Amino acid sequence: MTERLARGDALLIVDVQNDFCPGGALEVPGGDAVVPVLNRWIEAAREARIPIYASRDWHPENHISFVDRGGPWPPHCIQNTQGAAFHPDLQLPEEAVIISKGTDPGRDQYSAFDDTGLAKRMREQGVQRVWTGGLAQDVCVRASVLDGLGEGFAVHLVQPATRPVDVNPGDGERALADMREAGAIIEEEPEPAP
Ligand code: VGL
Ligand code: ZN
Repeated sequence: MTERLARGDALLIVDVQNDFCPGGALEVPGGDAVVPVLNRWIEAAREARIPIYASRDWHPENHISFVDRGGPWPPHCIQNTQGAAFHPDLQLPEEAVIISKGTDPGRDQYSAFDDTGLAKRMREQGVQRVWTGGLAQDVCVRASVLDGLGEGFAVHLVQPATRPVDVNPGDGERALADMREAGAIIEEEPEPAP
């Protein structure tokens, strides 16, 4: 059973964007299945009046992570395209804070905490514990969870709210193990505590 959301908590939704969902440029298998789960967490976060942050991969056309520049990924999440938009069913409220990353053509930024000011913002809001989910479990969620722990936050990963891209079989499982070892709490329940 998960603990109740309370003051000092925050919800961090990582990269729930069309390009990471089925039919997108960098498809995560079953990626869209995280949307209804995260919508319940958004509702619970609003009821508990805790801050909601949503990161997005927000690349220029010539980003260094793209195959044509020798990177590992097909072009994806290009600024102001449909692929970069949040999944249309994700019920992000007006007050959600959007964190854009991967905007520098020459540098990757997998973590929502990497040079985005997110940790500072969270501290200013009195955040101590972060509940998170999103895409992809073995890339940006993993990097964000590890950085969040490194910044001194308690981090709870809602496992039913994330999916791996699994470029190599087992990447998702290894990412879970890495996060757990680093001190993240892996929550198996899809629902927030009532
Ligand atoms: C991501 C691959 C490339 C992610 C971003 O959000 O997990 N994955 N860029
Ligand atoms: Zn990217």
